[in-house]
Amino acid sequence: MHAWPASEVPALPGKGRDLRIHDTATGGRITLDPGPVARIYVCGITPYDATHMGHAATYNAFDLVQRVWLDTKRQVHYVQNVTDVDDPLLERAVRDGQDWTELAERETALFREDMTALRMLPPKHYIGAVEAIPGIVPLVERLRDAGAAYELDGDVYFSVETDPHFGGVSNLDAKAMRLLSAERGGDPERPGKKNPLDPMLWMAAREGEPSWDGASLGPGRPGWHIECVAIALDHLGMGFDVQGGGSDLAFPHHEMGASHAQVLTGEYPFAQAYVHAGMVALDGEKMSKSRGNLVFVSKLRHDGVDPAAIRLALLSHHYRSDWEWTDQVLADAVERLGRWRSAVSRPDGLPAEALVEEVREALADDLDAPAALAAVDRWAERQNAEGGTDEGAPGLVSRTVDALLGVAL
Ligand code: 5CA
Ligand code: ZN
Repeated sequence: MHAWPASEVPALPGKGRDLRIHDTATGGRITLDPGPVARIYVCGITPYDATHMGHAATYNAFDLVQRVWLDTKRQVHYVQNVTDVDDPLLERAVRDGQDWTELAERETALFREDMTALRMLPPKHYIGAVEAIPGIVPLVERLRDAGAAYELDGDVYFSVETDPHFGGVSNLDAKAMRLLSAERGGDPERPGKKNPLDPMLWMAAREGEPSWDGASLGPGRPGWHIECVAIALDHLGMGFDVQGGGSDLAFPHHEMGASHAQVLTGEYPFAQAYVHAGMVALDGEKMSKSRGNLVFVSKLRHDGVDPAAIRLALLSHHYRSDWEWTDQVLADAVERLGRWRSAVSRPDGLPAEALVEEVREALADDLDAPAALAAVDRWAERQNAEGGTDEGAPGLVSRTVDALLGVAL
């Protein structure tokens, strides 16, 4: 699949700091040590509805990771998937009487537009589940041939007990895992499984549903976790730097994905860090396509809201916190954007070298975007009140806000 166009990332004077980030697996902050090419996989959308503020907030977090790395003069190898065949997508297509491929294509196109408007850096490889199927089938066959997968009425399941590290990503107890498995696409109640948590790798063709050639597996379609594993291994390999998504992906998705990959390759770990963004809520409940309590990026754009203000609204919350989207959050962002734009609208101003370092330090410290915004606020307030004579300072602030926060002033 094609991704979306990249916006320019201005180069800043000097060099940024190495990223220290909270890793779900260790439960603490770790300093990442990527090579000259940092590798990141971020789980993409299931395209059955438009991009809402929750999605946008999660992609914003991983966009910041990349901007911090780029500022350390590294290259970034970024991979993202599109779950363009899965139960929720097929169910929505049936509900609305439309073709599931058209639904997926339309919503993916809208997602690209939203990401472009928000100046999110595009992945180098943007891969759909359907196009990944030829690579998924041999992985499932290998797991089965190695005794790590078994068949149940034609479906193929992964045996979680074959990974000695299973449980090490989310660190949950058995009861919590079972509850979340049932809530998030698993089938712990299905009789005949070796372990109730075992996830499906390959689902045998169902009447009235799309299916693909699965070689020795028979016709069917892939399970959700193996999709991301196949794409990540193909384009990044084992031991890549960051596996990212919202906190609802820690279990089962990232836990299962890590186990699939570790058993397949005999190597550990799948990713150096598992990074999870908090959940955005609306009216007290997690914003979700299935609940339907959504604020869409595209709707705000069509209502004339500046995408830079939407981005500032996302940045005003720490990526790890759960927060609530309200009209006030957006109104505050619109107001802040106005103050910042006015502050950079003259050629001269208050010196800004220290501000560049403050923003760098805030982001390197577990992506503390609110602290970065507060630093720019302080500069802008004084600049608007007193001004200064440093030639080009406002331009430097503009480039810093663009390069590190993705906001075009
Ligand atoms: N296609 C899979 C990942 S392989 C998937 O989870 N798709 S999704 O469309 O449901 O979600 C896309 C991303 O947005 C995921 O990282 C998910 O954790 C995140 N996300 C979904 N809802 C919210 C929310 N309310 N707040 C923050 N992030 C969210
Ligand atoms: Zn995924």
